[in-house]
Amino acid sequence: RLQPTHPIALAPVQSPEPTVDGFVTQYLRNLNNGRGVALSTSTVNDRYFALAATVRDYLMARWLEDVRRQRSTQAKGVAYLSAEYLLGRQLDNNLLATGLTDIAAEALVACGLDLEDVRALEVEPGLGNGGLGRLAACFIDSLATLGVPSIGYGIRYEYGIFRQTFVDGQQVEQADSWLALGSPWEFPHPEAAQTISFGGHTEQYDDEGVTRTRWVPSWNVLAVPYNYMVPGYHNGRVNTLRLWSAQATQGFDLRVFNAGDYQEAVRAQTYAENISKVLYPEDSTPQGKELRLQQQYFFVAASISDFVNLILPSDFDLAKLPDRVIFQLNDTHPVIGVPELMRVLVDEKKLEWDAAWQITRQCFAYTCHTLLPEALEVWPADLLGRLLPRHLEIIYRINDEFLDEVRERFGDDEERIRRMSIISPDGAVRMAYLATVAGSKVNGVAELHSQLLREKVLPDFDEFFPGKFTNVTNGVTPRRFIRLANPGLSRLITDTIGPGWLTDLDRLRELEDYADDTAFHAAFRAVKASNKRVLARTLADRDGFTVADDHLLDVMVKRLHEYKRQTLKLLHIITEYDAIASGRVTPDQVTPRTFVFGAKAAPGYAMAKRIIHLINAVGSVVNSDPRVEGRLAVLFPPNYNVTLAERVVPAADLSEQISLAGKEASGTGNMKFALNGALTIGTDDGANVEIRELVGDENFFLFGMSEPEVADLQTRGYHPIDFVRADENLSRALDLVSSGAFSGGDGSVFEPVVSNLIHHDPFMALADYTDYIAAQKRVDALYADQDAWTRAAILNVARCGFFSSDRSMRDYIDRIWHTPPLV
Ligand code: GPU
Repeated sequence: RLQPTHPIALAPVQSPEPTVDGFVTQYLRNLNNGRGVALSTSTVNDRYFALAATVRDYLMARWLEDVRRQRSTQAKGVAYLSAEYLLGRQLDNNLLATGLTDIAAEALVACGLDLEDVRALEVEPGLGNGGLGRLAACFIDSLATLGVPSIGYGIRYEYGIFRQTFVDGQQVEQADSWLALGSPWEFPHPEAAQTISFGGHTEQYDDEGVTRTRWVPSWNVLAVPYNYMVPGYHNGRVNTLRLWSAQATQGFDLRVFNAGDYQEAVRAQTYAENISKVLYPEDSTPQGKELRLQQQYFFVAASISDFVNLILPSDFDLAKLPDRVIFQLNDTHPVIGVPELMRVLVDEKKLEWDAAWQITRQCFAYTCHTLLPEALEVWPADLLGRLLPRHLEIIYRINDEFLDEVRERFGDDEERIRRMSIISPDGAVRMAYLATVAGSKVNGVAELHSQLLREKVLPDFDEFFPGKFTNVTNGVTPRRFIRLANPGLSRLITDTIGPGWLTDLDRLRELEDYADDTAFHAAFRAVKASNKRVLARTLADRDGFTVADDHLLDVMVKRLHEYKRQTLKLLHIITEYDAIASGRVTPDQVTPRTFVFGAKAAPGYAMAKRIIHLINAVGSVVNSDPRVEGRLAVLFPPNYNVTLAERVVPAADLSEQISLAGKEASGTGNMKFALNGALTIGTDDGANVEIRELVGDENFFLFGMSEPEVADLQTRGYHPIDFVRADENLSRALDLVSSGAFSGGDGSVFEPVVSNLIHHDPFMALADYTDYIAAQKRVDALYADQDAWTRAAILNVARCGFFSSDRSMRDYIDRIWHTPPLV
């Protein structure tokens, strides 16, 4: 056998020199050898790819070392299973992690290039819908920064979240071909592909005197892993994100092709490869589609097999699996992993059922991200059984044994048995119940959410499994959402309290001492003003908008969903507009405001799309009415995404977090805004509750019903019309929409929105309207006193360090995972 002898081959992997010269050398090598072009003939895309490759080269030695160490120590790690990772752009983040930003900028200048031009080429991987996917991205950033052994598993969608455009104010979706020019950040490993099976039937067979079950599937597909680096911040650590891409096991059928049936020749291939073709653009509402279940099983089965068969040593004692890994289920999408691990342990590794169940119960933990009953995934048993017959058998057995235990505890309380059964009365598999029964822990994502989860969604399970339920309040990564998005504020913070806060965000508390410091006030305000100019430039370039620089910037960015109540925000805008346009107040009596929206609607969610149309319609009337010119403006840039968020969040003065209490599990945008010095106007919902507790009532504009008040009104009977009658401004605003004021005189266009509000209003926007308007008056009053406003904004920054996703990760580690950092 040959062994390496050359000294270079024996040495650890070398990084390029972290100097401008070193960077230039490596950069040109990548441009010439990697892209096959000379600097003089290179395109911007070549330049971007070479730059990304160079940053990668600096990370490579650390990555290879971390992968080696995580395997050699066999320390317990986290396998985060998530159908979504909303990563945002990678270049800046990876430059920041390595501390190479300035060197790279100088090196490019030395090559006659501008970093700004090159970075603009990057298309963000939009492999997620919204909060849930972005949370996963923040978590893997924090895990790498804490040095916790972990791997993120997910799907490499060929098309991510759709690109949103507006045609006549209405949303039109376009395919997000983020891979059209290739991605410089991924490392495909076709040799490590896993075969994933579907369909067929199960049968019993005799295995040396033991009767066993085996699955005889009818078709399969290859799962090809693509690895991505997840660098920690300034700690020399790099974790791995592994996304699976579907590839047909057999390419096209040459015989059929030669016979002239070209479509038939690739049919099987197309079918298989559809699995990772596109992200489902649903947010908080599962689409019961077979393809979606295929996606879920595809990536979870590939991940479990990857971990068990490739990452673990071949002689690993599977009874010790819980000491080696925790599979974290990011909502119910990966819950099919529970029966899959059972199948692997029992059918493939030939463990006894009880031993396998012992292991499985310790290897999973489940995070729930919603309270909306319609968002809890269920799969019709016949569909599941057709696609995954063995898994359905396993689920039935898990359920039978679980219900036996329930009977043992509670006797034949058939009502309770029906309530707790993993299989619903109409024969569907309740994935959240399966996850709860199997998970070592179940957590909600904010205090209020976790409490309601226990009390209202899963009370029987809370009673049955004492200690299983816990809370971990969400967080956001300060690297991307403070340091990268808001360099001005970051500089000011470092100048004021010194370095180190970016990985120890509680230190922001030290800023409290400057809440009344005149010089600090001035610097803080200058940062906000400068961020507004940056946003103005971005929106001018991207959408041709003009942004006034002396307006209060009032921002509502999040998915379009009725429970989030963009209509309530719109009613406030219409009320302000109506007051001026009708002459009841003079323009100088209102605070000049620019309202910014960002929101995508699920393509099949008709009401959400109508609301988008209405926002645009109100915007075009308000923006062209001379009576409110210079006073009110409505901006709705299309295609809100992570890249735009990084501009919008640091510029905002006011953060709109106005969901009906009890509906928003947590929210994470709310945290990003507060950390960037916006004040929140919000309901007592999700993590708003904790934000308000931390920043103090006087630094938060609370309004609306509390969750118990909502529940109470619901029981008493909610009649939205009563609220219309009680508030003249509200009835005027609704009348204005009905009259066609925003639709060229044709009142029918938005009639469905108005009548839905007046007759149903499932999320009680009208009930909270009056109090919302009153809270907005308090906003105006405080804003009129710029010192008072600035003080409150500073205190928001100083007191929100808790919302670092580093803290969330520590909580998961302490309460759920027990995976200490690898030192
Ligand atoms: N969330 Br369920 C999503 O973004 N998508 C989903 O399918 C489900 C939940 C969000 C919650 O709505 C939001 O409140 C929370 O902050 C976020 O997940 C992360 O936990």
